[in-house]
Amino acid sequence: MKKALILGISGQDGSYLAKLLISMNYEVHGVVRRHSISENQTSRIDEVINDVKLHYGDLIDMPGLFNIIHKVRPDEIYNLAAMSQVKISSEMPYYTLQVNGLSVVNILEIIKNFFPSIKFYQASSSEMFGNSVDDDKYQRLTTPMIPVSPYGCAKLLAFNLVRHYRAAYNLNLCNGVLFNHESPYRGSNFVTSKVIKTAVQIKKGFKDKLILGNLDSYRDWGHAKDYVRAIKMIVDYPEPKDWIVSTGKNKSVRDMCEYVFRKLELDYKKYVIQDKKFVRNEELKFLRGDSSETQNILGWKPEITFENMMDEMIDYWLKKI
Ligand code: NAP
Ligand code: G4F
Repeated sequence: MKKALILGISGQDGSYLAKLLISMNYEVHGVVRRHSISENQTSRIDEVINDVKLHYGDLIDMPGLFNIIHKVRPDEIYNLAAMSQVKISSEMPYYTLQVNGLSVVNILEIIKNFFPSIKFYQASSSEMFGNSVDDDKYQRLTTPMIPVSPYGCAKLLAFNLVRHYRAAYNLNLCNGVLFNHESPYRGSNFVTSKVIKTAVQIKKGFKDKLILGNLDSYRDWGHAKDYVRAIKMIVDYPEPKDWIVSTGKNKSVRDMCEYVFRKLELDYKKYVIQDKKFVRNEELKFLRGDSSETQNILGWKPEITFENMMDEMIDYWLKKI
């Protein structure tokens, strides 16, 4: 039985990945942080709680991480843990750099010095591109990476550390550069969940407006379930390297609002207002990834359409509220 250790198992992607690995007969271990409300530690993984082994830890606690890795002896480590909210990263830049950037060097040092056979996956992000885009309006691994947030800067540091340690020490390390992906488990301070949750509250009479920031940025939105399938394929590929995971299609935040409100038989223009409180200090305006290499070589394809994903999230919030 292979062993996997998921850092960030309580998050959106961690919960989908845990289910996938359990279905593949892995012994799944996960690191959770201590919360004062203990139910919050595991609310996304309640369905599989008896099939995973959890360990308390934090990415910035190197001795703690070493002890977990030493005890578990995983074949594979998936680093999905991060302070993952881009706007909040401007409010906590130092912490974001520590968790999303510097902590990765700790893990790589542990692997290099003590467990060099471990396969390591790093959750890299399309936010690393900033506003760079190729002439054909796609981003790919060769597109310059010029991030526009502390979050993007920290992710770029981790991305480059993984590349350097792989080349310098011949380790089995890979980056998945994933574009935005969503699901019913998406945190409600990300724009898709926020729009859907609030639109449902408006529909049910609990709220009368939705306050947003920039409506004119474009995102390439896929489904987390499809993207964790890609993560596993990346780790299983015989040669450790870096990959783009995206749908290749994008929409604006305004298009997304229009779709959600229309589904609920509402006109978004009557309810959506803008407030600079939600506008980024430097906006990333346009993301659309070229994942043709990932599709051709790994044989991965996104299966869930934007519309089906939105409908699933709307149903989830209709039942929840
Ligand atoms: P998420 O739902 O915010 O989950 C983040 C996970 O990291 C949670 O389990 C969180 O634990 C944990 N975490 C945060 N800080 C930690 C720390 N200091 N020590 C240990 N664990 C910590 O994010 P996601 O959407 O699943 O994304 C997974 C990864 O992919 C992240 O690294 C993210 O930056 C990256 N990524 C995401 C996307 C996307 O669109 N979703 C795209 C590209 C890259 P708590 O539950 O205790 O907060
Ligand atoms: O949903 P968002 O907060 O996601 P963002 O910033 O693109 O980051 C997500 O995707 C990255 C991959 O590219 C991940 F690495 C990262 O961890 C995270 O998962 O915002 C999407 C867009 C932005 O342009 C933002 O300015 O929506 C715009 N927006 C407009 N009003 C808003 C709001 N975003 C949020 N969160 N809240 C608003 O009220």
